[in-house]
Amino acid sequence: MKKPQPNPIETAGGETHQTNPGKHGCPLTTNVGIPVADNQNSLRQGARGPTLLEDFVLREKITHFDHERIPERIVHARGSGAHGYFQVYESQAAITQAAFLQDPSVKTPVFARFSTVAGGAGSGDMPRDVRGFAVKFYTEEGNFDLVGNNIPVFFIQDAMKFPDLVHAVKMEPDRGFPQAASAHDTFWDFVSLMPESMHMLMWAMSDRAIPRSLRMMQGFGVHTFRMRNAEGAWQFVKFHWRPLHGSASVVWDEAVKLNGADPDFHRRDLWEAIERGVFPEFELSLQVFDEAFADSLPYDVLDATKLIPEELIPLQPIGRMVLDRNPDNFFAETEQVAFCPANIVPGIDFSEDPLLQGRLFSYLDTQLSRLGGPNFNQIPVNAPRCPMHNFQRDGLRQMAVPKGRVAYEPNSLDEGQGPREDPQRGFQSLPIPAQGDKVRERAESFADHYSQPRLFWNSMSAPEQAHIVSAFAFELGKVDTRAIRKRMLGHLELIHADLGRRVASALGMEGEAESVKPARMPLDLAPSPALSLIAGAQETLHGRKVGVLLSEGADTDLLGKLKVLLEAEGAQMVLIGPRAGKVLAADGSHLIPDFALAAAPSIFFDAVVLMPREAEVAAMAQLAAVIDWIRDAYGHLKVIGHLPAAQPLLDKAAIAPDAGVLPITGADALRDFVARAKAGRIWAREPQIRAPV
Ligand code: HDD
Repeated sequence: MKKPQPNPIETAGGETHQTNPGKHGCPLTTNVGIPVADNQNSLRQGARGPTLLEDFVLREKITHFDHERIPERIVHARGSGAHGYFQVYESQAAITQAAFLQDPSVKTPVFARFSTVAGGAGSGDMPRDVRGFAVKFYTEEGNFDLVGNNIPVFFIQDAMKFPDLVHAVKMEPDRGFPQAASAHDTFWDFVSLMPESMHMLMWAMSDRAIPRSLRMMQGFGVHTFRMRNAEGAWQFVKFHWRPLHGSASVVWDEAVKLNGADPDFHRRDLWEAIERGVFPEFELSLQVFDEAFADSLPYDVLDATKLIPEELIPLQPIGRMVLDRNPDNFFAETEQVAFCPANIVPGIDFSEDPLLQGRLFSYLDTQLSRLGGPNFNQIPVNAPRCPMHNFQRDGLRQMAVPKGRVAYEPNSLDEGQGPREDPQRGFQSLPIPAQGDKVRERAESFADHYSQPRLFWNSMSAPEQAHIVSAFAFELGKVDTRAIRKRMLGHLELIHADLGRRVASALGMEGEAESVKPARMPLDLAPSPALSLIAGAQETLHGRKVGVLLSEGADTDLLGKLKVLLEAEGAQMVLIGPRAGKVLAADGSHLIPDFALAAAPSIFFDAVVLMPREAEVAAMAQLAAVIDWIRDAYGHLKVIGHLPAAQPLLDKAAIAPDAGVLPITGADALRDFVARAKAGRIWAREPQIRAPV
């Protein structure tokens, strides 16, 4: 008999635990009072084997969790969706027999839904949070759901911990707050006792958790999957989505203000882009590798808290998704869409990742209460676009009217007209050998919790590292319980001495870190430059917005030239007037601004231009809204173009000239402005305006 694994974390108190469950008052039991011996690991066949249906503890825990909310999604409640299509670049027959990955002329319809995780359906779009990135492919061999996130790893290794994780991050149950925020005691209490969360925490505290747009974030299938070709040969795969028009994030202060000024910022942005014909596009890539490679890694490919750096296994782009149609009805489509990681098609298969294995059960189960019974796949957004036939019948909200007397198989009464299994085309699970004792056990290969967070930290640019430190300082600063902060500081020190020191100093808690002894000492893995958003940023204004602040007497000729230059880059020029009504231009014509200043703070734009007439500037300088508009654009590191006449406004806003503050003195200067705006934020400005931590 195998012994339970040694627990990988030892706290200063000398207790040793896989995860540190904290002090307890009474035994944990199931709902019928059966004492639970292990609340960390699901029951599986061998430490790295598949999860067993027999696991009544896991099933009860997850069933209960799945039915906690009706009908709002328990996680990912706040979401925005769009229709589109996916097209493979060339046949992937060598890797997979999946029908939708064979013919480049075939456009497979898709429905994508992007979401935040923690907040309710009516919460704002801009909390610091992971974003869901779920895509339903309506293939000719049934629906394939790739239900991922915009971060390639996850907080936990085993589905057994998902209800705990979500309970910890959601509103605290006695007080009902905070909404859509991880910056509170229960979340940090839980994760600080779960060393396996450290890698995901690094990502969640990074700029990835505050994306500029749903159109500008990467997506990941997270788990390792398998693909098989027609000959039955299989390989491991990881799925990656890349936005073709560049990944981008906002800065934290912008996120905070956006949540107030436009809580629908992401939803509106997605909707409006599609309405304008600026269709979001994402490239699907695979990392493909075999068992020998998987075995050579110092971590386990079945562990969802680990990624495989692109530098080791490069991404193979295989196709492109275009989102070109908004839903006709938010409720019918975006709200009722039911994703399920268990929906896979012939040619794709699961791995034994214990997080994925639990998900295979959870989603179908959750839809039963969310969508009121077993017929939710008849809802148009969920229904396959290929024929489906079987003998399942009746149930709540049955919409179909099946004919005939036969609802079973085998039968001889339907005279061969009814559906029958098809061993050739039907889905075949890969014959993956599984062996081992029936155990609740975390594989020893899952025990290293610090090497990859360190890899992530070492792969970030200086501004990204500063943002991570600030995010930890903000979140832990909102934690009341000092012991939790100390415990987290201990983990951060282990991840990297610099990170620990900087967060401790930001909190004023130098030397207070609790010492955490890891189960495995972290390795110094080679950094992965591909993980840095700033290092990999594309120079583009495609799908971006440039806000132009006008006054009476605006120069329509210059505005026209700027518009042409911006549209050539795929960007949109947005005019902001002193009020919503028309503005008398210098040439006597009337301009209708897109927005009044009061309704369009500069946080809505990627770059800004100040085009006031000289005679208006003195009055404008008296308006707090004007000065805040400019100061925010500067503080958010945006490129600011300005007519020389605007100088008094810049002076009033205390703006020091730098590479991103560009006087516009003619058509050439306009071109310089556009070129600089394409290059993105002025990161060099940041240390000048925010004390580095
Ligand atoms: Fe989950 C929804 C992504 C782990 C249980 N999950 C949900 C959605 C996304 C993810 C994108 C929203 C889909 C939509 O737009 O409707 N979840 C993930 C990822 C995970 C993950 C990337 C880890 C790699 N999830 C996870 C676990 C469990 C669940 C371990 C339970 C054992 N997730 C659910 C759920 C939800 C859900 C409770 C809520 C509503 C729904 O499914 O339809 O079943």
